[in-house]
Amino acid sequence: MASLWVGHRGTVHDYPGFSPSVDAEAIRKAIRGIGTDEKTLISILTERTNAQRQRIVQEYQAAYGKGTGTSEHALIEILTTRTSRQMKEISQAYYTAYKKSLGDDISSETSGDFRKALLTLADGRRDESLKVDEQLAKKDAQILYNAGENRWGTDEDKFTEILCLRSFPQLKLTFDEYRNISQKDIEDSIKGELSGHFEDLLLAIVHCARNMPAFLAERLHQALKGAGTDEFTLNRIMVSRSEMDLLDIRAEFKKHYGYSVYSAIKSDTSGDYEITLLKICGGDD
Ligand SMILES: [Ca+2]
Repeated sequence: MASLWVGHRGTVHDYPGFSPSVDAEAIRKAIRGIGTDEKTLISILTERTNAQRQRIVQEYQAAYGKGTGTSEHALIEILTTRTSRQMKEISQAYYTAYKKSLGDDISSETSGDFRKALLTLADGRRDESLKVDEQLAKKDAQILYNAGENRWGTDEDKFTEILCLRSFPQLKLTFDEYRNISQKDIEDSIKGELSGHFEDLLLAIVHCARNMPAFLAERLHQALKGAGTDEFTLNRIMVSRSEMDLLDIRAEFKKHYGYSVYSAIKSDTSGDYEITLLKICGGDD
């Protein structure tokens, strides 16, 4: 069954844009990155004074231009933007390539509510029907309100269950109902109630549910701006979305940043790499 966000708004039509093995590799790299970044940093940081730690973190960020978090962002991006069917194919490709289950690797490198939510997404169980249920949206909105704003502390599991399993059209309706009940946008409640990578992940899901091309345009912009280009992210988004919604991503990019993806690629890349990316991009608007 076709899912809602697999459209015909791609730019490349002569080779397959979605490759489970490419995604599996990207996830593997991201997961290893999480382990490496955090373990290296923690092992360095626990043996230094506070003043030394501050300097090391500054130097680390200057050297790598990223600090920690880049790997988490890649993982979040893939797990929030692939369809349930694609997630199942990615898990199979992952197992074939690495002889370990994706869930086991996520489990060993992440923790807490972030881990729980990633595992739920990796299962590929998000509802993909296009029908929306108004009563369910009201009920879920109330559950979210009771799990966060309307109590001391937060019931994180309720957020995970609803945001990781309901369809995106259903979530959009739920967010409207949520605003009616709480007089707040769900984004503001997530920022107030949750923290760290778990907060980042749920905000990414909300952004995807509201407007996935805009979410990916923002990710592309982050990959292209600043010193050095994040080729890992740039390649992945351009190739994986080229047959799906790259035209919409281009339009959102132009709308938000005032210049085209095409011109950003031209100014940030060079040589055969630039030529290939521009061909995938398809046009300067
Ligand atoms: Ca609360």
